Amino acid sequence: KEKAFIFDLDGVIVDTAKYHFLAWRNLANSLGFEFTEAHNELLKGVSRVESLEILLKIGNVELTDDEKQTLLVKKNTEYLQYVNKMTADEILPGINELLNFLDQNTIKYALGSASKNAPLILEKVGLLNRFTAIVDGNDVSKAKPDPEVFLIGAQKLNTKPEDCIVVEDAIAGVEAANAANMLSIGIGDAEVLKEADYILSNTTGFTKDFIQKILN
Ligand code: B16
Ligand code: MG
Repeated sequence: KEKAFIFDLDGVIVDTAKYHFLAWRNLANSLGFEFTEAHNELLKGVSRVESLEILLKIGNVELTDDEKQTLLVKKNTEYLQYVNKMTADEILPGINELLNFLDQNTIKYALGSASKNAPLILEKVGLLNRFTAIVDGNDVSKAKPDPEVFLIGAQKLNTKPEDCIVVEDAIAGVEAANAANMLSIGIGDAEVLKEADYILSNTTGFTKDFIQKILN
């Protein structure tokens, strides 16, 4: 049967979490509170607007909608300064090999990301034209763990949800994949991602044997 892959972006294709962290931390500091790496974990896979809400709760800060809007722009402007310096060197280990393998075996793949900056990031690392379809934060009305982003991806790939394999690093993303009735592969901590069908500790886990196993 024809299978297809849907990849999350941040934490799977590239590690942009470190840049999100720097921008969110500076924002928190400017509001007068600390923002740690542990706090940053809570923002993985979460939309920009929802991320700000979580951050403001951590700092116990209440703001008007206008003030929030200003901060969202400020955060994204700083984040984009980091993104604009990205190169192909930042593609996570094993991913180029995996995409090459999928191309050689004419297995289609799409992007399913919460990020509104996804096309720019893919362009920066030279992967923009590799994906059959790109579904990102501009295309969805319901964020992960809602399955919408992956269901649109399956549609664009012309593949049934049950034949799609999702690669995700965030709990919300694994939940979204499971809710979409897709095979979920979690990248990261096995305890955190225990709901995933398969768990790899990092992106180097995509050996030929493992790919064959999940394709069958
Ligand atoms: P943006 P993913 C997510 O990307 C990030 O994990 C999350 O931390 C970020 O807030 C979200 O994108 C929105 O990003 O501000 O660029 O629209 O993991 O779904 O690829
Ligand atoms: Mg992610």
